[in-house]
Amino acid sequence: MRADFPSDRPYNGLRLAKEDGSDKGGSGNGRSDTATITKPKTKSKRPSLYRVLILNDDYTPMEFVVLVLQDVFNKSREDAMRIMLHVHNHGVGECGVYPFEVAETKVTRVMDAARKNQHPLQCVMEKQ
Ligand code: TYC
Repeated sequence: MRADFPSDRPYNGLRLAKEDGSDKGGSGNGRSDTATITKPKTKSKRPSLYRVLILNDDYTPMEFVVLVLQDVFNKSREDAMRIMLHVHNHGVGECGVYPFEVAETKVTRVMDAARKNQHPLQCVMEKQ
């Protein structure tokens, strides 16, 4: 009878990794004749979302804020007017909710446009 097949020992050519990580794989003879199977990840995590807010000030022209909301946040003229007036009356308002890098890019675009036109308009993001 052959010692390796059929066998009274489980076939160990493909081995599952041990949970404690102590299993480094390999046969110990310097040759790679085993593979390590790791459990495939089934759950994907959704990205954190960030609110982008604009702040009121006494100097930035209303029309500039409306144009920024239309251009950077793709708002209709009507929605842009509504958000701008909300910020004018309440001090702060939401322009949208986005994944981190999108929110960051929009904040930068608003701040760059404001600086370029010498307006003190401020735009910030906060984790939702
Ligand atoms: N308060 C500004 C004014 O009276 C208008 C304004 C609105 C400024 C919204 C900033 O985020 C802002 N000209």
